[in-house]
Amino acid sequence: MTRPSTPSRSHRLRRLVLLMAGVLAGGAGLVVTGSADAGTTLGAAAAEKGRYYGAAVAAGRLGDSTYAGVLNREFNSVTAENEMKWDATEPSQGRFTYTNGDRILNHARANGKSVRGHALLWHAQQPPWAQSLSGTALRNAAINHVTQVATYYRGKIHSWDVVNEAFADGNSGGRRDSNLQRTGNDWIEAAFRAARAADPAAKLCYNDYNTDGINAKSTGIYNMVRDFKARGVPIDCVGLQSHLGTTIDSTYQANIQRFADLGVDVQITELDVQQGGNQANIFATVTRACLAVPRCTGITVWGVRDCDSWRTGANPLLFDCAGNKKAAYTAVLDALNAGGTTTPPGSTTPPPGSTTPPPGSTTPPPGSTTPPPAGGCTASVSMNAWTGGFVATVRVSAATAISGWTVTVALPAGTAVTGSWSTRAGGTTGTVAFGNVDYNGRIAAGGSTEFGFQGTGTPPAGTPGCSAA
Ligand code: G2I
Repeated sequence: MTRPSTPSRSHRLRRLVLLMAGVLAGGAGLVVTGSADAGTTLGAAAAEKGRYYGAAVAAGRLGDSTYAGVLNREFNSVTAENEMKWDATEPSQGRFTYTNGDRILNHARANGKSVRGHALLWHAQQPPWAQSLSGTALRNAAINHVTQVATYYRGKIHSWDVVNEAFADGNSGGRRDSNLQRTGNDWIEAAFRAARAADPAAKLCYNDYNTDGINAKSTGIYNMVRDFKARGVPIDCVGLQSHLGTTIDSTYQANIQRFADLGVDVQITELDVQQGGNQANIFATVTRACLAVPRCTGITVWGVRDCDSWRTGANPLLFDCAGNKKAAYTAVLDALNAGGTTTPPGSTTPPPGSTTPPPGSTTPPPGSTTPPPAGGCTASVSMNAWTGGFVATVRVSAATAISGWTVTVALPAGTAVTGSWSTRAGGTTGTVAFGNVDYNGRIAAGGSTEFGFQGTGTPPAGTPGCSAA
């Protein structure tokens, strides 16, 4: 009696390699179709594309079980909506309070979510004492604020909005007037340098609104970022807030792309869309635009439910006030799960017609029969170390679809893990196994995800092992 034939592992591998080769030869990126690997939450679906999907969170709402339930289930990144701003963290000069910021940070870390820090310097929500300062006194107070807050949260923040909303609206393309701007045009780069020194592992972002297409304001920011990159000012990303109305600029994706082309990541940082127009379509368009640009690394919506939004009456979010999924939610989830890109951020998409994999790509060249790595996954580490400590960011990549992973890191004697995110650490010393958390275990073929850990002592060297489930 014969069983219905199940392709053997080697047959399946050969088929996959042939499929990859064919797709590459056809000039397109590797397209994943079908629902076998579809993520069922925003965070899981984004993680399969090597990205995060986050929400702005208010500490005062964490006790609301509907709110916390949706947050914990759907999102794998969190931004403090107000609790890490200057007025919240330094209410009187030199006295720092982190109670509410820590509530958000701890909630996120306990649930395996990464944290965006928002915002170190901004002309709004300054404490009264800072509003009354000017000149050198204000500049020194501002840089001290950056240093203190970024040091306090060192190693725990995925990305910081170092400077928020420093450009003017309208056609000038120049800076907004503010007490900070009046301390000298170099205040922004001074802030970025202080932030880098305080937390070398955090991605440092410039964040602004009305930048959701190619326009005078976004071009002003573009020119600043280009200048920073040329002069070695430490900047890693640009946040496009994306508080949108009933239309979306036709150059939305092109604008993301031009920033990415400068060598910075792009993050959609405060997305919300007026309801009553084309809300679901606009949310889907934003999602597709981010997925289409490898360096667009994540999306954050500015609140959880419509009733949590700062835009009273606009109902601009993905969940209604009872926590139900809206049509816009389904549009986003479908867009995240649709084929079209699996290129991990940080690598380059092969140009149309190219048959040569980009440098660093793990995709086999056409005709290759090289099997995927043993164990089904590989891990690579980017290390930020200083005397006595380090932060490691680990990228887990899968050649074929996997449903879980464990990365094994051998720590030198005397080194200990003191914290981690987007993973469950199986120990603190010796050889430590880092396992996936629920939202980032499944990785689609060709996809990747990131986790991190920090430690004291000498950083581990070499490439960690990776095994897949
Ligand atoms: O204005 C929307 C956002 C634009 N980009 C920067 C973001 O930081 C900004 O967020 C909003 C918060 O969503 C609001 O929640 O920033 C506002 C302040 O400019 C926040 O509003 C403030 C109220 O003005 C305060 O009266 C209130 O005490 O929220 C505070 C906490 O609820």
